[in-house]
Amino acid sequence: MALAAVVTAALTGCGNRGNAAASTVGPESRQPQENSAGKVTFDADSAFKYVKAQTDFGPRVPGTEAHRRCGAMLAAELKRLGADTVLTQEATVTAFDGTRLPIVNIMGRFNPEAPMRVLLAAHWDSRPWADSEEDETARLKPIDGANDGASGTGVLMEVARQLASNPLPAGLGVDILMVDAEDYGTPSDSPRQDEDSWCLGTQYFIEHMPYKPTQLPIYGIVLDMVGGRDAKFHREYFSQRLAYPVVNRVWAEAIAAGYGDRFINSTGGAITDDHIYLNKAGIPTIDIIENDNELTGSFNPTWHTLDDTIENIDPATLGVVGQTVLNTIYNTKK
Ligand code: AHN
Ligand code: ZN
Repeated sequence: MALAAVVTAALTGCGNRGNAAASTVGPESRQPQENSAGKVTFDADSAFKYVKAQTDFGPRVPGTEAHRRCGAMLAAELKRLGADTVLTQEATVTAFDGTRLPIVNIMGRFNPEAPMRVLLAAHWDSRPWADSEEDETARLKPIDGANDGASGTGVLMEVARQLASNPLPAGLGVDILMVDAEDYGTPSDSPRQDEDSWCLGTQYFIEHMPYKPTQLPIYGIVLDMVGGRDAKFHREYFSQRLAYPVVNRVWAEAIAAGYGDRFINSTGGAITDDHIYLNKAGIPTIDIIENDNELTGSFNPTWHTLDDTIENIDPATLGVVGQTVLNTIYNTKK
């Protein structure tokens, strides 16, 4: 399905080193953050603060004030941290039920001229309905999306903070993409389940990519629901089908870092998520997502419920995912 309507579209860029926006969240330090092994160290507490900074706005449902303000915060924070370029894509898209959604995709670029690029992505919107709740009234309420939305975005913000203070290998660039409207998909009790009702921000992005066709990122990593307590990450089915070498690369880094208890070397569920569309656009992309929870057999028990709150975020989980992503990036040769 093509996006039903795109009313406004703007792509704005601003180089902004040394032109920091007002501080919103996050540590001030611009010093290199390297440990004794010369490794770049992910700060899980900083990532947790970025998760909380998002949930503090309330549910980030497209069209709401909380959504608008959170998007502005994320873009301003990328600039303040020192991303080389911050791009925002604004558009209006039409949801499955005809609702017009004002969306904003936000990208922070590091080494924008480098010949070899990596794309990291997460969705920053939150779901308008807690449709996994038992209670009918509760099902109509929007969710905080601490895990489902804010966790991946929070990890990416901390990765951005590290990229700003630890030079990338020569010739390597990284694009950090926060996509909108991933989670406005058809409610679970809807008679028609429309796969393409999800990931509207990414569907817009792949039609308006800031890449020349010959300069696509060599691989991509999507982070979704990376903050669950004791979460384990199985090799997501479509990621293996579409980007097997990337799954191998990331799981090898995780295991080498000692996270073999969290990154499990077996195939998990098949998840419709932003990576599907990035693969469609020619970027081999995986999804790091908790998709084989011990209690549910699929997502975290808080998924699409009113319990998806900051209290149920585990900084240790953010830490293992963030460190694995950083190690993968800094070890990228080709
Ligand atoms: C499925 O339910 C198969 N995909 C939804 C992906 C998703 C929703 N990720 C976060 N929220
Ligand atoms: Zn969701």
